[in-house]
Amino acid sequence: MIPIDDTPLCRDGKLLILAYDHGLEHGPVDFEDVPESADPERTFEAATHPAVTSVAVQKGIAEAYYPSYEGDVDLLAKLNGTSNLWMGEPDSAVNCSVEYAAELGASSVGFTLYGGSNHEIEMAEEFRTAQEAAREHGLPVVMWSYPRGQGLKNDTKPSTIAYAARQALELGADVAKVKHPGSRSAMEDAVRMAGKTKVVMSGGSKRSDRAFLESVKQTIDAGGKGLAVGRNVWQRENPERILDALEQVIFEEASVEEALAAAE
Ligand code: FBP
Repeated sequence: MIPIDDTPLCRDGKLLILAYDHGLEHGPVDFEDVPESADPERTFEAATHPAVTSVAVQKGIAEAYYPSYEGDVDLLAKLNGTSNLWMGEPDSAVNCSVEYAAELGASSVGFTLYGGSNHEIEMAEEFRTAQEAAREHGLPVVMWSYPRGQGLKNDTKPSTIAYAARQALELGADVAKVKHPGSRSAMEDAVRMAGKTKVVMSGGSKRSDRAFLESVKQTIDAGGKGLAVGRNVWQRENPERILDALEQVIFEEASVEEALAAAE
């Protein structure tokens, strides 16, 4: 672990990462409800909101779109990713090196680990390579710590999420991005297991403003340090509105009611 509070990834020790790797991970289906969301420019525009600390994208999107936003937006380069066309046991191809991420202007890197997958051993070895290269470049590492695979029937079970958070600490991630385990106390366990590694909640599929903000609030109250979110922002007609509300909950410690009012 390296201190990351003074890096662009954090604001006041907290994070709001805007994730936009879904075109690869899920495919065009994620853009169906809001067709404009297929245009990466729209997400980069949203990422200029002061609440957003970084935008997380794959290499191709970074190459094509980040140059126009350098200076206005902080870049987190995702180092691995897989399409939804892959039908095998969970795995993720390493498609960007840390060196190239740094060349692209990334100030941090992200890596998915599917703990529990039959490919966990190889993935953990790939993570080692990436994490040690990131240390050489002084770049913080965010682990998308997503246990899943044949043997795991419920990937948001509290004990599974606590284990995911712990894996991130043990393997040397600075931030553990985990799914919400369903309650504040379960998130507290995950935060405790993560030790000095900061825990952020993964956004998940789109929900109502209130339901989504309540889960974010629970995460913050549990000691989580923020959020890495995609669909719950850019699948909305007005991403700025929900970012206004998230800014209140994450950085101003506002209640959900206050945040909803601020976003009116
Ligand atoms: P969401 O907030 O939309 O869930 O995005 C977070 C994220 O981790 C993305 O970076 C990634 O593409 C997606 O979720 C993966 O979701 P899953 O693997 O659960 O389908």
